[in-house]
Amino acid sequence: MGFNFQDIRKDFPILDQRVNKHPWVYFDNAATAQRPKVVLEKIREFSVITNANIHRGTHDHAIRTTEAYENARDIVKEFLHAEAREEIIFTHGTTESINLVARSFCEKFLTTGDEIIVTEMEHHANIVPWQMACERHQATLKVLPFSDKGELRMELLETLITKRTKIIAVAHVSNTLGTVNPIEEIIQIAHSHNIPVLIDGAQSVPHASIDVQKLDCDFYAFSGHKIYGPTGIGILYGKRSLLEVMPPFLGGGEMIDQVTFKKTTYNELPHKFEAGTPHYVGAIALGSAIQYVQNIGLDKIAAYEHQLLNYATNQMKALGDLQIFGESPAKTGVICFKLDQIHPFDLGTLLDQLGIAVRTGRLCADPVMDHYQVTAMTRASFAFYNSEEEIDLFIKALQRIRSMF
Ligand code: C6P
Repeated sequence: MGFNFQDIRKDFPILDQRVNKHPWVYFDNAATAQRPKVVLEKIREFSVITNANIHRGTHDHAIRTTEAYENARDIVKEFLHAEAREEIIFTHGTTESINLVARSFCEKFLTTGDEIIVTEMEHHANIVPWQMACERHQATLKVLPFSDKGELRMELLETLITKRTKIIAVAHVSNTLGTVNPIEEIIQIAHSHNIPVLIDGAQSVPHASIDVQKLDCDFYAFSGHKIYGPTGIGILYGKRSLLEVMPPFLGGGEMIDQVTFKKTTYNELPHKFEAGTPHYVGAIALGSAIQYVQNIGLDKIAAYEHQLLNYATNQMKALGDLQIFGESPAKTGVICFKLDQIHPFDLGTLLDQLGIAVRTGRLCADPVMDHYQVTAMTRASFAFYNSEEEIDLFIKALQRIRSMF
């Protein structure tokens, strides 16, 4: 395992409770992860002990809060191995990060007849903003499909690229299939055609260390709450050369240099893209969350979660008449499945009766549902604070539910 599991569990007191009289088994980590005590303490510290708006006041609390916020930016910069802190923009989450690029990049670079490529396995957050941009600019959205195994059909990528392709947006890890996509290859192919690439990292940052310089991606987006940080805070990494020429996304305080009724000039990076009072408590606490996973070691986390994934997959397969969606060998701890003919909503409700939290529904990925011609799926997703014992409880619960039908 490489880390002390009992100590880890103590960091997450929320897990130590019962739901419907059963020990609570939290397998909905891909939706949002639980927060360790250090993160909760940081939120408390910057609510109870220190609080003032950032970048605005010259008094003690304003200075302390501003320093903590900018320190969090440095933590994220180091975490992503970005070249410069100006390339790290605080947003409300992955959704806003992608919307920022879809709005601002497309305003600068997208014209009538241009094309954008996404993949069939994207979360709605990496589809709809691009569709909206295409509508605004009379451009076309093209889609790279995936195989039934849940892997991108890479042999088709070159056939989709044309001289009009302006950007490719792809998930690093799928929130339904768990597939780790070959983003290095996608970026290399895209760049050979001078096409920038946005990576949706919502499902990858909690499970792998990221080096945006090595990857050479142009944008990388993720959310704080999936990496054991608070909700309402996220990150957009963007290459400075692109961010500099992109127009601001939102207008208001902080993103300006000077305002007159005749003309407004804009602030430098990264502030140009941080209009209004940001969720500075969230940003500071996200810094703590990142340091927390770094202290454990993302490699150790990934190895342990992979063990959980294999353990659960083997046991689920042994149940028979259970279909798993997404069987790429390159996969994180996400298992979407269908058990017999039991509707996912019934299954999710019954699992909850037995204390097990999973996600059910369309998982914000309608095209994935359409691919497999299902109306919904059930998803179990693991974090490093989960255990094989909890998977045993899950399997027993599936057996019990099945016997009821
Ligand atoms: N997926 C899930 O249960 P936000 O909501 O902005 O933090 O993240 C959006 C998002 C974008 N891309 C991917 C790949 C995602 O998985 C998510 C969020 C959650 O699968 C909530 S819908």
